[in-house]
Amino acid sequence: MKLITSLAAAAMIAVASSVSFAAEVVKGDITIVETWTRATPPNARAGGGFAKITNSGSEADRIVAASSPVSKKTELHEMAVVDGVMKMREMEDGIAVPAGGTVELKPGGLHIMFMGLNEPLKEGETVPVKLTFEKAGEVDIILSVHKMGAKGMGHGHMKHGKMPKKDN
Ligand SMILES: [Cu+2]
Repeated sequence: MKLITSLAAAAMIAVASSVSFAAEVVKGDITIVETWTRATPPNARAGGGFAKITNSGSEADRIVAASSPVSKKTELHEMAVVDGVMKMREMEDGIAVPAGGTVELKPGGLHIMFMGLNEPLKEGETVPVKLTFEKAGEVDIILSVHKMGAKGMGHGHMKHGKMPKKDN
């Protein structure tokens, strides 16, 4: 039991150290950290971008637009379960960042959506994104591309080459 626990801890440390985020970005009252995205399968048309955005000011702000050279269109989306079905919709009024509050863009929730990827996002690469805030203005962030998500990506971890043969 003890061995398993320490192995698990070691694995967690290994994961933590391999997940590197770009430095935080500060613009006015807005601070953006943990900017990342996920690698996409070869023929994926879309990908999601994630970040943690804090507004230290006394006035609410709002992300009104996003853009990136990696896709034809970049939108602000929300994913939510509606009547038991996972649905995604564009946030037409943008994403509010309340005064003194933090908004987390994360898988399964609010996210930046890359629509019409020019090419797949590859692990270890970076994706530049420009966010436009109503008050703070334009903020450039860099998303680090992490491993393909194991969930909801049917073609994840597909290996090229031969399948190993059984000996018997
Ligand atoms: Cu989306």
